[in-house]
Amino acid sequence: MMSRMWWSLVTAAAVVLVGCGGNGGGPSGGAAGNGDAQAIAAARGLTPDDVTAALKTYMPTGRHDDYIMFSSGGHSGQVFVIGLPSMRLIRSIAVFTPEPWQGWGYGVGDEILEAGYVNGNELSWGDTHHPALSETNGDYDGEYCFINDKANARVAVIDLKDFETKQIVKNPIANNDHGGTMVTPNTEYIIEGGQYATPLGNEYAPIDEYNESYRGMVTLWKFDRSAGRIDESQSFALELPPYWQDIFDAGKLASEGWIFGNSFNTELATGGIESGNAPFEAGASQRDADYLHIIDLPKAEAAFRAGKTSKINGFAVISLDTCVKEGILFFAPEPKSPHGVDVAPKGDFIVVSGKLDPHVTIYSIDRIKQAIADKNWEPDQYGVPVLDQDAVVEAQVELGLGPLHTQFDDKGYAYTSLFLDTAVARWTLGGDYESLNPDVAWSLVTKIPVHYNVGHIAASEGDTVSPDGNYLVSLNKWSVDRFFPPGPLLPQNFQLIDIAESGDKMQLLYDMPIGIGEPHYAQIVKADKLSPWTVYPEIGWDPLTQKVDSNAAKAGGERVVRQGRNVDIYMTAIRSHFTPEHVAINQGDHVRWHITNVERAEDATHGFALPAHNVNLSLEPGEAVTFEFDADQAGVFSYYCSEFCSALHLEMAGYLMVKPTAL
Ligand code: K7E
Ligand code: CUA
Repeated sequence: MMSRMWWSLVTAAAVVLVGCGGNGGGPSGGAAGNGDAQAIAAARGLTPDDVTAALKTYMPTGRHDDYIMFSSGGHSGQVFVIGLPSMRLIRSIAVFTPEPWQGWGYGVGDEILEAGYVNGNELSWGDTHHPALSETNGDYDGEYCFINDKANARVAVIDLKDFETKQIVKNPIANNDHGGTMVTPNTEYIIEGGQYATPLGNEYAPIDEYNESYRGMVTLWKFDRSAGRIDESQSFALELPPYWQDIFDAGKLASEGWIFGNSFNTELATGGIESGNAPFEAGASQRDADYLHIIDLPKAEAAFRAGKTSKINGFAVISLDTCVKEGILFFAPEPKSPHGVDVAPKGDFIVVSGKLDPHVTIYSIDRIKQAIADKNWEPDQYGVPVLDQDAVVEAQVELGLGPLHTQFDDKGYAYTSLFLDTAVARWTLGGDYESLNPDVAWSLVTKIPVHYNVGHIAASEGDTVSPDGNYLVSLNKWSVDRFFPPGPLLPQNFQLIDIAESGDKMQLLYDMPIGIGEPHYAQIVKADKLSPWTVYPEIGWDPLTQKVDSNAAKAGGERVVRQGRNVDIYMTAIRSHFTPEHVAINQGDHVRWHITNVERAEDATHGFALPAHNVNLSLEPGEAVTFEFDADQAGVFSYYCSEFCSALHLEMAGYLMVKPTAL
């Protein structure tokens, strides 16, 4: 079956790769295993490409990945942390959805989740779309990650010291979002753009008042890096026409200070298929062009500082009229039901993909500035200046069907996902990037098929000022036949693609099923930019404040303190016991339970599960947690450690005895 020539290809590839890895094995390094490897490859029916793909992605035990991908978790409401090139899922970070392993919503993080409730309505999920790593000078700095919840217009802050969610803010004027989160080059602001226009502030207005009463928006959340929190008092929104705004991106370098966003219903369609109206999918796709939104951030900030705002639900909003009058907002025509808007690494070009147009359209920031200076515009029906399309477009490149999202590398290439072609296109940028690539500027180089129907793509550091150009992940919406079918609900498929070589060479390396929600965007950062703690810095650490809680339970200070009906329990956890092991209280007491994990060893996490009270904690080494409840149930409740922490883990238990009021 297998010719010698075939195998020599495999071994040559293997030797080259071993050499590249710096292991210096040489031919003899693999010689002992050659016969076995050859037999294995033959028995498994692996092609030479399969073998090189395996060699490029396999991680021997204990070796860490070179890159970390932060992926949205879609409907799971979480963020997934995945190592590249192995595509191993390392962690799911609990954000909008309670998650018991991390204790999130089961005694830990409850106040943060509650801050994201809408009018007191408990929300126990989110639809996360676009993670954004914090940036310094347009490069990932590894400190924070932000993520939006499309379903409820919320934004969360994750601290990458411990990969835990620290804040959820609910947008006070919108009930859904999509153009978030993206950050400005020094994380001054986190952008959250809306999607489906509604009356702002959750007011009521009938749909036939759509043009007058419904509005779009973009919110600029001010990030206070020293506090690690969004500062709502320094944040504001822009009122936008009720075109359905889509994705936003922040300018950088040449375009620093500008913000760009798409829209896809400049038709102002209002749907109503059941009444014989054109459905949204047709009504919102009539025109040849929608509007690229171009926002002058310094002017918007100046208007906010000067108090040229009104308040909606107590939140500062710059009205549409003020946006026009102050020269904050401009439009440029963009074909045709656009989706992605992506700023090139030097900030000089803005790439827009029209879902119904086979081209990507590239705008130049220089041309945009010139058109604004020349007042080369016509107002739209809301008075917003629409810049002349020919004046601002630098180039168009025909790529194929259904272009969505674009990323960049270090070789002067851009990559665009093609949903309908179910492929990723590699194409050449012009201008300053031409010297980097050997091909003709502004032209398609090659396409690689993916499986199937790609939404976003993420290249390593591919949306920063210095893309790294080694890997690209295709976040495919459909997997169809790629995996064992676990019933009719199939996983999504992340495909890892090697983009290190120029020209028409790109290699598909790995398929990773995602069976826990539909991710949208992801960002890939070099692992050495992250420096997470492996134990909390000091015993008694409160992850919410990121400092020692002076009220935390301490070793030797374990006790139960009663003041009237209020009971404070101070408890420590260490392999393999809780102290105290008996806690006796009375029915009707209000309990504040403080537990500190006093371990200093890496990975010495304890759990704390309390039956009948919906409590489970994850107590990482050093961590102190306080949770509260009313002891309204009498009885004996056996609490136990819910992490298998030691040989005597099962013995790590105790009794909560709640004496009935009658006794
Ligand atoms: Cu294209 Cu929400 Cu960015 Cu999905 S979005 S793919
Ligand atoms: Cu502590 Cu199991």
